[in-house]
Amino acid sequence: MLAQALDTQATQEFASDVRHYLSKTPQRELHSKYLYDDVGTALFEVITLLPEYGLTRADERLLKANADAIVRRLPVPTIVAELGSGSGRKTRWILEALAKRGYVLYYPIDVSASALHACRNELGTIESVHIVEIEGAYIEGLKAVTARRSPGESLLLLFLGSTIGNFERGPAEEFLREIRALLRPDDSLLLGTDLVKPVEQLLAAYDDPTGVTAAFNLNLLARINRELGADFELRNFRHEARYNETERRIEMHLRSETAQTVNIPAADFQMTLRAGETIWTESSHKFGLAEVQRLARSTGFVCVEQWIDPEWPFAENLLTVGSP
Ligand code: AVI
Repeated sequence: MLAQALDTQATQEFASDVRHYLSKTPQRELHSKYLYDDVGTALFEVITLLPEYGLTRADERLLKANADAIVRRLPVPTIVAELGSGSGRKTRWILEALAKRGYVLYYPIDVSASALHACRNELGTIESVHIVEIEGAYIEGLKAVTARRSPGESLLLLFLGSTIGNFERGPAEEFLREIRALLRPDDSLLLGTDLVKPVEQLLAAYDDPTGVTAAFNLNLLARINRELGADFELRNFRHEARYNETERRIEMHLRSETAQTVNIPAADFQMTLRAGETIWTESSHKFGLAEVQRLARSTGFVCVEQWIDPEWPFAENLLTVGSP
C-alpha cells in the first residue's frame, strides 16, 4: 500500500516536471534525471562499455591505481557513503583498500532499487565490508547516513563518474555547499570530474556510431509514453549532441524532424513542435583542474590532491572539509 502511494507520488512529480520543463520558452527541456528508468539505466551501462565513451573506464582506472594512496589520506575509522552508487563496480577498489585496515561500513545511496540490488551483488562478497543500502535522493540519503554514525567515525563520501557535470554550474556549487553543511571536520569527498578535451572526442562519446546514446536519449520520450500515456512518435525525433564552447559542456537534444503535436494525458499537456525544434535533455559539463580547486574552495572544501588519467582526461579530486 505504502509502495503504491510512493509510486503514485513519484508519477505525479514526473508528470508535473514534464509539463513544467516542456513548457519552457524559447527552449523546451526535460530533466536529465528522468533518463534513468530501468531501460535508461541498462542503456547507460552499455554506454560505459563503448570505445568512444572513455569516461567510466578512466574513472575506474584511476580508482584502481590510486585506491591505496587515497585511503592513506583518510583517518581510522572511516565509513563510506556513495551518492548514486549505480552498480558499484568502481567502488570495489576503494572498499578493498579500506578493508585492509579493518571493518568497513558502506552506504550506497541511490533512488533505484535495482541499482542497489546490483551493487550488493557486485560488492557483497568483499571480506570485512558491511553494506547498508539507502534508497532515496542524494541529500536525504546523506542525512540518513550522517544521522546514524557514531562520534569518532569519519566519513568518505564518493561522488564519482562526473555526475556533478550533469548539474548546471550554479546548482553544482549549491549542491556541494549542501553536502559540506552535512559533513564534519575529518570528513572528505572524492569527486570525479571529466576534464575538457578535444571537441571531436566529446562529440563521438555522446553520439556514438552504434546509436546507443541515441537510444538512451530517445528512451526518455518512450518513458513518457509508458508512464504518462503520451503519444510521442519516436521515429519523428533524432538524437543530437552539441558542444557549447562557452559553457564547456555537451548538450543532448532531441530534434523534432517534422511539425507535430504531442499529447501527454497524465500531465494534462499538449504541445505542438515546429519542424527542427529541439527538446534539451541533458548537459554534461567538462572541467579544468584549477576550476575544480576553485569550486572546492568556494563551497567550503580544500582540494588536497588530484589524480589524472593519462589516456582520457579525467580527474579524481580528494576534497577535505576546510576550516570555516
Ligand atoms: C552519468 N553522466 C555522468 C553521463 C555523462 O557523461 O554526462 C551521462 C551520459 N549521457 C550521455 N552519455 C552519458
